Amino acid sequence: AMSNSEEIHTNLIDEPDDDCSSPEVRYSVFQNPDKRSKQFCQDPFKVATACLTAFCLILLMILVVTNVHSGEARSSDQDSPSSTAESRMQKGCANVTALTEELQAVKREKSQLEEEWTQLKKKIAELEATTAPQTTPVPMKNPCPEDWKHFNGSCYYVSEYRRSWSDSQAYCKQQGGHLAIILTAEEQTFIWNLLPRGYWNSYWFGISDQKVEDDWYWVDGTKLVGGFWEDGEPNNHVNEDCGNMVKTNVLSRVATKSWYDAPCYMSLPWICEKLVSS
Ligand SMILES: *[C@@H]1O[C@H](CO)[C@@H](O)[C@H](O)[C@H]1NC(C)=O
Ligand SMILES: *[C@@H]1O[C@H](CO)[C@@H](O)[C@H](O)[C@H]1NC(C)=O
Ligand SMILES: [Ca+2]
Repeated sequence: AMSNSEEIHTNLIDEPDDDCSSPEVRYSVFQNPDKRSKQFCQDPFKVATACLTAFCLILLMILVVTNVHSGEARSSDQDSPSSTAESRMQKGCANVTALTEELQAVKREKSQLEEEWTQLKKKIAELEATTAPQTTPVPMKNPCPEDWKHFNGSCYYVSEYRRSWSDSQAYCKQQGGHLAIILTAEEQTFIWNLLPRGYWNSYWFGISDQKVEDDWYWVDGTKLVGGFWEDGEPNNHVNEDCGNMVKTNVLSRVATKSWYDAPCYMSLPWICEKLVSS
């Protein structure tokens, strides 16, 4: 029985001796076959490990070779694939730090702008509170009463009805003004443009030579200088001592040659003037 069991034991040990022949041959390249082969063949696990290691080494070599080849093909312009990846990583890290710094700067700026915004809002509210009562009651419209037209600080009124020169002046006085006193070509043109055209539309204004013939004075007592008389006027044709301006249908007639003298008792429409403030 003892010998029998011993035989089995030796058989178990000896059996792998035959299978081991192939790895033995393979490893003979790296290791001394005389010493190693017996050790390997004695332990089947060691053989398996060796085989796997060899396989792994071969695989690694294949991988390295293929990688180098493909890398050469791919990055003929740049350095090796591993170094480009490394530089990319470095760039990415630098990029991340730069971006985070930028983000923080933007956040700081944002908070500053928000503060400025709230301050500006406050200022606007204050200004609105102070200016609101002033702006609302000031009308930027005509500063003159209804039916009166504004020019250069004065208001002008063209009557619909007719009166003598002195009754016209009385009406204007009653309104807080006087018959129009016309000192500049601009004022003359403004008034002329208020008048409608007609066959012979004539309007009293504030000048007369009632006291001394051909000595023309304005209603405020100042002496006339210049004036916008029609050629040949004033002519005192039938004792004409009051000034009027005429606008006809003739388009060639101009504002600056439109004054005539006429009898003061005539009934004509008139032109009043008063200061804006009064
Ligand atoms: C981030 O990297 C890219 C290229 O990878 C580059 O074009 C860009 O300018 C970088 N940005 C910063 C903020 O560094
Ligand atoms: C405007 O009024 C002022 C003051 O009354 C006067 O001196 C000036 O000549 C006037 N201007 C025009 C264009 O009529
Ligand atoms: Ca006269």
